[in-house]
Amino acid sequence: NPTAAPPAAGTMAAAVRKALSALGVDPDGLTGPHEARSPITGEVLARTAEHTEADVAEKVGAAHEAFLTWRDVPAPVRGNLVKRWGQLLTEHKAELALLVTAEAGKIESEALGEVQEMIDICDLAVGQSRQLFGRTLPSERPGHRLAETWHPLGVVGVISAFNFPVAVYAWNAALALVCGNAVVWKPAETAYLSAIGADALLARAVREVGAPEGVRQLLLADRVVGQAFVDDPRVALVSATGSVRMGREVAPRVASRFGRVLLELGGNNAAIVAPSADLDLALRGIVFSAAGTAGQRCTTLRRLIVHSSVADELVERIAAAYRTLTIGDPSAEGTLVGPLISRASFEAQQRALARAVEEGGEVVVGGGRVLVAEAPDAFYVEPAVVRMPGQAGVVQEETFAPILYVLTYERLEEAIALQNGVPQGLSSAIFTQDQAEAERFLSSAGSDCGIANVNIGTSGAEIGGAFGGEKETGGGRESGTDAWQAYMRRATNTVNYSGELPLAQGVKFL
Ligand code: UN1
Repeated sequence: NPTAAPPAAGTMAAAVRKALSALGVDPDGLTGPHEARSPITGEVLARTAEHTEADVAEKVGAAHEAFLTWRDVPAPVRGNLVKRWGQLLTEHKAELALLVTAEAGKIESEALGEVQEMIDICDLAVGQSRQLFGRTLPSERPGHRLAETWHPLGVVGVISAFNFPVAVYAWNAALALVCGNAVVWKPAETAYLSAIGADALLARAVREVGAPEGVRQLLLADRVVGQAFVDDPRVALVSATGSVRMGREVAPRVASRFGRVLLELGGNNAAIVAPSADLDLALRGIVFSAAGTAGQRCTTLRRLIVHSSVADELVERIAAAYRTLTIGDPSAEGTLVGPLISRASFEAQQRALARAVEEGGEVVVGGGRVLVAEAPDAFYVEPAVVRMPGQAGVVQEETFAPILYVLTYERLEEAIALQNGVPQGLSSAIFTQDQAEAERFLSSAGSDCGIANVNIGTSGAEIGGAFGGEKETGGGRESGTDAWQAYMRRATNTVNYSGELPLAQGVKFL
């Protein structure tokens, strides 16, 4: 593969300082025990605070205090806060994207796309601020009105992952804020600087529109301190994005205090390629979904289920395309595949490949580490394609790295059974020109995922559609038409203006 060597030590730290200043953060004010590193070189970019359990109590308390004021502000007026945040994000798109590149290793176009996704959800949330509607229903009793009203929940806790370090926060925060909640954000430990940058813009918007200061809180906390956060009874909703393992820890803790959760956990996304598929189009969709973001999206394409009649040709073409992908410095022009987030990720990628081979897989292309001499503390890998004899073992798991497992099928039913035959249920796709096949894939007997696409890949959803998945993916939905309801509680109101007291169900009493 062509490679782009990472920048000289110090270059990025300097660019990060400049970006932080532009976002309103004094880089000299950042101190503390936490080392914010870049996966591009492995170098330390800055040091930051690391909050404690005492900070959790204080921040959640301050957020709750702010909520008590914020809930009384009319929703369309609350929309002004999010509108201003969206404007500031638009103005500072490049600087925030630079932090995302530096910390998550995203290529420039994808980092800009991530900030665009924040701006998009701000737009949606501002419109939504005038549409937090309940329904009015006919009462069975004369002279009665039956209605539902939506109220804010309180403090919404957001736990986000390294791979979408700022967009996923915005999906939650933009809606939660117009709905009248206060938000406490616990970003990924590998993405504190991006979080500090995004939060600084929100804090500025809060000041400018005169919203209560405490309505947004940033909690820079590790897993242990995070437990105190999810256990705090004042956090009405915990919206958590990350691994299934994290979800298994968070969900029962919140459930034990009858709090609410919104979970966006792992995916093991597949695309079916039918014999009628437009292979040129499928090829591009597959390569973006599987190798883009270095395979580190929850929507990344991890399994390809190809009709046996086109499998050899398609796999060969994917392999050829993979060999042309430039791997390396994500801020260099032309790079398409940046680094893995950590050594642990690299080790997981190597283990998965070894297991795949043990389980009868054949590595068609990729898998090796590159730029070892140029960046000994960073982990760049060639996206891999592995043909597998079946779907047992490692294919059942989400490995957060660019590994595409290829399986073949003969009949569509078999392909759909393979597609659904994993514990996760986030995203799925079919490439076909046969309308009946596409409809079968989208039907109730088709894909069991939260996202089912036709003739596009599994990743890169837009915010207008509900985002989330079934089974081990956790069942939550963010963005989209009715996501706002997750951040509100519903009250049913029966109003009697009859002057009599007829009881429901015809009950007679007194
Ligand atoms: C994630 O990887 O956590 O659909 C979110 C997509 C993006 C969001 C991914 N819009 O790929």
